Amino acid sequence: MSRPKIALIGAGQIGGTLAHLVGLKELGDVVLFDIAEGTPQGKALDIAESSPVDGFDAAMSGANDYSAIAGADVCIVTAGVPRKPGMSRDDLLGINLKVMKSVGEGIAAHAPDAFVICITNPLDAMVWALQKFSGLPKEKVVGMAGVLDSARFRYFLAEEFKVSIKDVSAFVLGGHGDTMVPLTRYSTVAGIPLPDLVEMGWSTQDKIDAIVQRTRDGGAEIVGLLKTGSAFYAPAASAVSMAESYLKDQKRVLPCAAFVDGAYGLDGFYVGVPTVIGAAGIEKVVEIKLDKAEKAMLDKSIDAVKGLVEACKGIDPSLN
Ligand code: A3D
Repeated sequence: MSRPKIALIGAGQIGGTLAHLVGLKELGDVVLFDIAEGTPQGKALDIAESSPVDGFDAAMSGANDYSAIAGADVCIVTAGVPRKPGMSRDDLLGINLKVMKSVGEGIAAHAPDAFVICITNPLDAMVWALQKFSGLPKEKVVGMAGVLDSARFRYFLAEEFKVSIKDVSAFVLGGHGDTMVPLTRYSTVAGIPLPDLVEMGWSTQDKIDAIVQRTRDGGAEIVGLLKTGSAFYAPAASAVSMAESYLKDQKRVLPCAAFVDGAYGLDGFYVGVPTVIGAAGIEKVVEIKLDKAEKAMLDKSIDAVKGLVEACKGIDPSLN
């Protein structure tokens, strides 16, 4: 049986890291695609030359022509521009929307059966546009944000509680922006919800509130430190976990920007929700019970995403 084929559309900071991780985990053969000539080829060769050292079998190639992604099982999309200090994700909308059009058409023509994971920002609007431009089934086009936002939340909580990250689970819902909704009630240390841990004296509400805010600002914190671009190690690891769940039919429960029709009062909209990812793509959207305050935060986040989607329609009328 041949190895799965994984196409990485965009061979920048995240694209290169994705290729390396896919190789190290032996998830499949990699094709890096980019409009920049030499970049995907150079990164593919460099990673391939590391394979004898690390002992992984995975073919690596780079291309500037969409025909190279033919028959890909998974496409992970990072093509576009990242933000610089002082920019919001939303500032990227106009330029990255045009990129999604060419990427969507390329995937539709050459890899229509792929599971497509979008990472390009502003995420929730770009994954919506990518599904429209590509015409692929909605359960096969998904955005990566919740896994990353939850990972940041988990990391900060593990630091606060001085426990292993393995024992911390956390949930972040909503859009991937300032209005994202880290859910403390559904976040636990060894199964103990955060509000109980505060009652037990393990932390204080103020400290948890500060961690929630740091999670919301997690992307900007890295942009502020790097100055030349945005985070790439953790975003790449997050997307790889989604690709792995699909390729191995793991049916992991992962928060993703998924098409929601019915749940959470939504009728056909992309937003961050808990999902089950298996061989059929997004196999289930999990609707959890929200209290009034949580629902209000989620609604605010959904409104922010709706604003971005309307802006996309204004820029490209074919999306209406
Ligand atoms: P970067 O290192 O600039 O890589 C982007 C690559 O896209 C470059 O190599 C470009 O040449 C290439 N590119 C530009 N236009 C096209 C095109 N039309 N077709 C193919 N390739 C093209 O950026 P990065 O890898 O750091 O980030 C990529 C994207 O991910 C940005 O939009 C970021 O904002 C976004 N991002 C999202 C998250 C989420 O959690 C959702 C996190 C971090 C970054």
